[in-house]
Amino acid sequence: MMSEKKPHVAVVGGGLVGALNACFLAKRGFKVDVYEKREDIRKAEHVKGRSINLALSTRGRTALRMVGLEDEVIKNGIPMHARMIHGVDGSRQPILYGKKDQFIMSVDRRKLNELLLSAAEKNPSVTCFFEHKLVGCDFKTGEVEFITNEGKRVKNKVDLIVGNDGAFSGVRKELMKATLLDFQQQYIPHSYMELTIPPSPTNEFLMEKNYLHIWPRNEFMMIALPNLDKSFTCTLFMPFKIFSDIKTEEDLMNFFNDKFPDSIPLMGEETLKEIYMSSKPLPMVSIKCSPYHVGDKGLIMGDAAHAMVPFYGQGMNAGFEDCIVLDEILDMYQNDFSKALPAYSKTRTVDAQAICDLAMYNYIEMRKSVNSKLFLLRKKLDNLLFTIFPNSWIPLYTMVAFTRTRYHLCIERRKHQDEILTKVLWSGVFFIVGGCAFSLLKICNQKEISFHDLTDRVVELWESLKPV
Ligand code: FAD
Ligand code: EGU
Repeated sequence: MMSEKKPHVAVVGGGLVGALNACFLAKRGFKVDVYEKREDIRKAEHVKGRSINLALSTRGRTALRMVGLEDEVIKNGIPMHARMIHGVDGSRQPILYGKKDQFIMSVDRRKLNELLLSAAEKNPSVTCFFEHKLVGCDFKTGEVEFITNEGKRVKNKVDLIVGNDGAFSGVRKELMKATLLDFQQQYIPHSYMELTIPPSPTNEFLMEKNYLHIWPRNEFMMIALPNLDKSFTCTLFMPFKIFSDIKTEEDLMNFFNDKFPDSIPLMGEETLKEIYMSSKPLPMVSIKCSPYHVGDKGLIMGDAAHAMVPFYGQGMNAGFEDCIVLDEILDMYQNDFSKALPAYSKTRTVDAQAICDLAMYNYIEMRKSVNSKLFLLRKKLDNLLFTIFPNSWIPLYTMVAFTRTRYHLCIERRKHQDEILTKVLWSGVFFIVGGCAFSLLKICNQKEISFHDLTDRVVELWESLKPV
């Protein structure tokens, strides 16, 4: 049946993952309709919403390569070869991601989304419908219904409904009614706000360009990624409570003078006040669910299936990798959705849950102990071990950002490495303690002191030191 007629797919959501998925599905010869609730961002003047730029790493790049878009995206991105750690005292220290070819890219979310939509629409078999919001769907019949901005209802009937509609997915809501969906959602106490470091008056970058700038301050953290226009977008992470306690411009400047003093002249005091006072901190949510499909007509991918906190820079990358995984599984089952969808759910849930967990774990780690000194120390130790044992010690972030090692295997491998490290450390302790004991005995021998005398002397010494 599948080979006679080309499958017809409705992709709900024309965000990053939806637009890329449309490219993948069109390449398979499917007829694809993309439904996006917002207006066409290519025509919009201002686009509200999350993060202005994102870190693109290997998984995301690989997916873009597979639809022939890697080069164009890379042209519009800024490579980041290292992190730059900013201390409270204004000190800066770079820590490399790895070898020369191991770098991530700062890309503009809007530009990337526009490029993906245009690439999708280049296929004659892809049609994009903007200002179409999903209102309901039926996974038995393949019927989908949308409402337009004018309030008009639009219906369609397809072979497959793919939900790429983000963390608050409407398709997922329908999936919950149609199947026994395990679901977990967690908001963290932290929120984020985007600030900006403009270009210098001579139109230059005000900080080193090819870095992911980080200000680690335990409960607070700021990150900055470079933009093509020579500005930086800073993301300030802190608990909602702290945001709400900073009420006046004076509070704000006191806080920044205390925590991020070096960033004030870069942002400009007036601009900082202006942006902070006119913005609202935004929440971050982590969502896990399983399975990702129902029957042979419903599937969720991207944030709709696995929204994560941004502390690994992997949300989009994981969503892009979803598209690769689906593509490979559709190949394997010759586009038979009744077999491919359960297979996709089965392989992808373990990996998506693993990266959600890693991101949450890193959030907890960063907030509990990571000031700039500790951050530096940890990354340096990790890199040192990597240099000494390049084949057996691979830092976790390296596996996550620079390989396509399945996320759940990254965790497994890390545990294995940690066990080895623990053993190495304990044997170190063992040798040192053993060595000391051995030396002591040798000294006793030379001085002809019996071991009993020695213990007696130690007890004597101890007693004499005790306060009376
Ligand atoms: P979205 O981008 O949310 O797109 C969903 C689309 O569906 C939207 O266009 C929406 O309008 C549409 N839609 C929603 N509901 C409906 C409906 N009912 N009908 C029709 N359309 C609908 N990831 C990285 O890889 N690297 C990073 O550096 C990074 N940094 C981040 C920083 C922050 C502060 C945050 C919050 C996230 C970050 N992420 C990062 C994660 C990344 O933003 C997401 O994982 C990614 O945007 C997910 O793409 P998506 O297409 O699945 O969902
Ligand atoms: C957060 C917000 C540094 C963009 C995790 C590293 C991030 C990004 C790190 C945001 C950190 C944290 C890694 C990359 C990246 C690091 C990573 C986090 C991009 C473990 C726009 N994180 N991010 N880890 O190693 O693997 O540099 O908003 F501060 S890129 Cl939290 Cl590689």
